[in-house]
Amino acid sequence: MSDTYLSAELVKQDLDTSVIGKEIIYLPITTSTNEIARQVARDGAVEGTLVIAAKQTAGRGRLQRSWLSPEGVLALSVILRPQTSRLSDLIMIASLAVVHTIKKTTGLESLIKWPNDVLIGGKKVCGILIENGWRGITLDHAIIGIGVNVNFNPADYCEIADNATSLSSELGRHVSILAVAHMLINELDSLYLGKDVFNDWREKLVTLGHPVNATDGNAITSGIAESVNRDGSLNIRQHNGTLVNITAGDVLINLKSDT
Ligand code: BT5
Repeated sequence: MSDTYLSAELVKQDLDTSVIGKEIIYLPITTSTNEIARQVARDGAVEGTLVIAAKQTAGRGRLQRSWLSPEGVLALSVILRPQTSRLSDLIMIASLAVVHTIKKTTGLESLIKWPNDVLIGGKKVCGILIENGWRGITLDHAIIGIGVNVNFNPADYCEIADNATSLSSELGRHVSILAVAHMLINELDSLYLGKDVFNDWREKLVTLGHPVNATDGNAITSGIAESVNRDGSLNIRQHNGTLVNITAGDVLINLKSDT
């Protein structure tokens, strides 16, 4: 059997988790695992339900951007039903779980680019999309969607060729997508149920200390990424000395002018 092969049974096998992956929906092909997760969450899926696909035809990023997700890109979404006060922890948990998974399955070091990317050598190996479902003012569910480039050649896609990488590109060999999926589910479970991840997350941020341009809607903030707050937001020290707090958006890191 090829080690690119996935199934709900295989993913479930030997899974040692308390919450995540108790229910698994495996789809050989789907539009977007986040979209399927949203539908089943609305229909009452239990916390920890996992949607995993071998291939997405309409994988999505933030702000209506698309996520390339052919076979070889691990695509999974987890339905959680946390307290509203824990929502800001989810991006920390997800990105740290990916960093741990990459290290444990391949030995590769990766870092987190605020707010939602995981990079190897400055190139994007993983994107994370968290979408929340509300019933009025009450949080119904949160969906953590994670895409990891496992066996994937970004050079085949001109729009990301310069800025993306994959585990197979870094190692020069095939990587078991099942092993990565297993580890990721275990890591998500233990970080979700475990102790506060803030300090570990902060230590893995590549963004801090560098000059950045942050774009949120039409607002652009330039300065040094100085610190992060407990709620996951980023503080940028502008060149005029003002400290600006950013809660969302895209950050361009200027590594060259960092001395
Ligand atoms: C993200 O958005 O990075 C979030 C991606 C989340 C994907 C997962 S897969 C499972 C789940 N189901 C979904 O439908 N989505 C989630 P953003 O920060 O907006 O970045 C999107 C940008 O990343 C695109 O505009 C491209 O420039 C780039 N990109 C697209 N596909 C990529 C890939 N496979 N590897 C690296 N970069 C990619």
